[in-house]
Amino acid sequence: MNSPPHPRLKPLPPIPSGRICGVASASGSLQLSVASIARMMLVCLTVACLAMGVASLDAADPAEAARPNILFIMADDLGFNQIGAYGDTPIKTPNLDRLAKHGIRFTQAYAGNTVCSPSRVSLMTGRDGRLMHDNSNKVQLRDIDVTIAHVLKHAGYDTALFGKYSIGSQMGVTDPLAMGFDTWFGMYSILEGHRQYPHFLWRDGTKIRIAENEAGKKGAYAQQLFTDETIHYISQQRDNPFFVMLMYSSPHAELAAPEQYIKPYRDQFTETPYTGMTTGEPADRYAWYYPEAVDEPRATLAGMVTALDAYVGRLVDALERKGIADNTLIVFTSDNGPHDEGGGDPQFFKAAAPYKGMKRDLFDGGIHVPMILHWPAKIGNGRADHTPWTFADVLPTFADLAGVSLSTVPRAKTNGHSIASLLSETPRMIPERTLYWEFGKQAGDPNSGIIGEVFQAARRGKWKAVRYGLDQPTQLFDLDSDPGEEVDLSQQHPEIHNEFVSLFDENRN
Ligand SMILES: [Ca+2]
Repeated sequence: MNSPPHPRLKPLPPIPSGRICGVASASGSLQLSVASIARMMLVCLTVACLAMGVASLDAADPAEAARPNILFIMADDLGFNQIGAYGDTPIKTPNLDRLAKHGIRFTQAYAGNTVCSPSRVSLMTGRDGRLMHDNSNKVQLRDIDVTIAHVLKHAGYDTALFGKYSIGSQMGVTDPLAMGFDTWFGMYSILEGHRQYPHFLWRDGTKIRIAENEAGKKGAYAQQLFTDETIHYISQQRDNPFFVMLMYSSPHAELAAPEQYIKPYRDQFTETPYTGMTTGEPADRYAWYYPEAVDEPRATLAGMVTALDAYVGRLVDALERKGIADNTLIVFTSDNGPHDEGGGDPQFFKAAAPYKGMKRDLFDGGIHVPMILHWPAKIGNGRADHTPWTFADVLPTFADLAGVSLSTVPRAKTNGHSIASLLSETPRMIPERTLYWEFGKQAGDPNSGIIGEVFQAARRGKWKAVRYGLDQPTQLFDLDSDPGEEVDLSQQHPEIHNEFVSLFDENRN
């Protein structure tokens, strides 16, 4: 990679098979603190556990030339129906619509959970709610976890993360550098992700002042900064394939975007100003997190999505300028359903249509997300694909594309399934599976730290079951005839219902 190696927990390069731990000590510092020894031990453990997988890569050279760059782009709280490619929205997203038209538009793709952190941990580790160590928004990566970035790094990829991280509990132990990324720039904590014009960001563990946003100024929009960094990173790439996670923190509240993107929507909608904390009375139950007033929340939210779309267009341009667009897999998705915070109004925009619910629901509105995969080298003709799959499948899929056999990486512990066979002009179906989600909803404030209720959901084929609380009945829906999950069929199909009840009882995490 072109960025200098970080002196701390940089993932090790692939090592020859048969060697396990000599590398770390040979290149170690002359002044070893207890902490640095602990870090080296961690690195040794990582290498030991991945060594077998690395060894298998040595023989995978013939496929090297075909391995794609991967640009994984994720929006934050973007609903299924908030971009043009997925339905009927007044929000303009021409660049995303173009990717969908020429790529695969997955219509039955699901996030890892209905809120940020468990959805992202599921994505990073390839686990659904059955294997997650915590299904609430408190969950953080552990230093023992193997991430997508670890896997791709050891496959020889350059790895980078830009934008919102929010799943590391301790800088230096579970930050992006420790979890497989060569470099990162963005927001570390979930609360930092609430600011669209942040006063500071992080670069490889160092806090960076954003002077343009100090003293009441709003000169540097976070999503634009993440885009600029990604484009610069792409422009500097040379030999290795790269894996970039671009984790936008929009259209999550707070609602704010540069004027050029809001302007086309002014006077388009009837507006009810959001007053935040400015009147002395909180404007909604989460106003503490979003204290600033927003005069035109609907135009602003639409502008936020159109801004993201414009940034995606810039990224595509950058890939084309560099001549690598053909063999770059671009993924675009969202981490969970739409929110109603800080002036957000998912009902007005029909943001989750045709699905029921929103963020914090396990009805499809909370978890059923847009999922566009664009890869000209493999997908020449655009199409829709109706295979149900989830974030837990992303890690095994990318491992497949990178030529890594996960069976030789015991600590990966994924229970996802590769969907790589779908990414072709002649797709092969994957076996039908039961997908599972679980959400530990915190009592009161969404970050109270106290689990109040446990929701569960599962899907197999057209059947979806939902249980809103461990002492609540399990509802059963036929998504083919009832995507809005309105008609409970548990009485009509007791055998299927009982199977889901048993699944919920057995798998409560
Ligand atoms: Ca989110």
